[in-house]
Amino acid sequence: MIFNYEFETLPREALEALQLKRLQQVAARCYHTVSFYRKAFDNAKVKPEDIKSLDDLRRLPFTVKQDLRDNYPFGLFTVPMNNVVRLHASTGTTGNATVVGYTKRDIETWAELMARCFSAAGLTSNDIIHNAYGYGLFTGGLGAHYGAEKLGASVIPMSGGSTKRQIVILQDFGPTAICCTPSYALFLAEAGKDMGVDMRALKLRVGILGAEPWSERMRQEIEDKLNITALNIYGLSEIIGPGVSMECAEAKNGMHIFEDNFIVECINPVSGEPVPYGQPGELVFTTITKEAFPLIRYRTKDMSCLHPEPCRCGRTFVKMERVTGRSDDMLIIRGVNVYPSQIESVLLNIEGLEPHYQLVVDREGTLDTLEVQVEVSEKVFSDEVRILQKLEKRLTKDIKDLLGVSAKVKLVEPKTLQRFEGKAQRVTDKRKI
Ligand code: DLL
Repeated sequence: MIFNYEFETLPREALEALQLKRLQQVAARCYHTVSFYRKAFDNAKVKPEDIKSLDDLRRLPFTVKQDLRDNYPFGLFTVPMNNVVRLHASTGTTGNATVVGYTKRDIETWAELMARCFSAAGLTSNDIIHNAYGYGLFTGGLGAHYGAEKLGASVIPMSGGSTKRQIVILQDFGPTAICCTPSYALFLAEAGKDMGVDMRALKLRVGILGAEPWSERMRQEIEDKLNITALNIYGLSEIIGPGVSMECAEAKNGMHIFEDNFIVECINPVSGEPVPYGQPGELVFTTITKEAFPLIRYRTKDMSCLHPEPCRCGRTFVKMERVTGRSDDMLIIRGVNVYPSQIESVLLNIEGLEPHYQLVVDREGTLDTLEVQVEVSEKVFSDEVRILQKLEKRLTKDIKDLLGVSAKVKLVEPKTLQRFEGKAQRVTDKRKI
């Protein structure tokens, strides 16, 4: 099912003409309202008027996460704050989070994009959507909520957590679709089973699952345990939130990028040069309809592949494969973005701990686990056990407070963790997804 037939099936030529027009507008808007862009364009010796074809996009400079941090919190907004009706933020590395703003029209654009996603999953106003993405600064909850309402479906604003209650509601309200991370879908399946609920017999038909990497194997497991069709949804706060791309139920093979709103490029993360269709590379997005916080050539660090072949669903938009990894070191643990450097900053603030640490990420059943192994100083090590226990507790608490994830802390003897000559390899990710 196609929510916006006119735009989602635009012939390539018309789509590209629309993209060019919108790109010219957004480049001018950025250049004339944000000093960061003006400087970046001037350094690259390019002016908005130089964009005469879509190929000219490549003359514009990239934007990276650090630019967002440097302009924290609102420095890249192109409208005055009284036009901003919503703010969201995602966890960042040490220091500033990434803050994103929306005008009224941006919220409408986003709601439409999410409604398109739900339609692509075969949902209509007759459906009841159980939304277990977190509500709050995270874009998942409210993004899906507005989209479900735009579609005219009945939305259950569940948010994350309270698993037992979620299962009661799944039984009693009979939702036909569920939105959550793929790992939470599996967790719900198992928790329900433990409660003696036949999770295959619920009314659920479809899962709109994303916000973290997952695999075909996980898809099969989720589909089997919940007796649903599990579809992939992708997005990132910086670009709009969820709803940048969505898999269609017809092909169930890659996510259509809503190209009337975003221009996508796939580049070699080292050289910055484009890679051909079908080759892996880093995704780069330019938003061409957003008002408050447009982004030009934003490097996502997400590795994927683009496929332009026509799809049986009728959409003309290019598809991206599932994200296979990141070109930087961000980990996603139970849906929370965690950078090793954030943990490092916590350690460094605690007396008695050494900056030698290892992060071990694993999966117990369906839930991600994070173990932080850290060396203590000689002095602390020779102290009583009570002191060590106190340190362990403090570190666990500080990590939870700063990052919002629970970690298991393991203090180890001085000089027992591996040392590195070149780049440190601090993360062991044992998850098989
Ligand atoms: O995770 C937005 C979202 C919410 C997407 C709900 C889908 C569903 P952030 O918290 O800013 O935003 O995290 C964005 O999550 O750069 C990817 O690395 C990762 N990610 C998002 N969706 C997928 C997916 C939301 N389907 C970061 N597969 C992105 C793999 C994903 N990774």
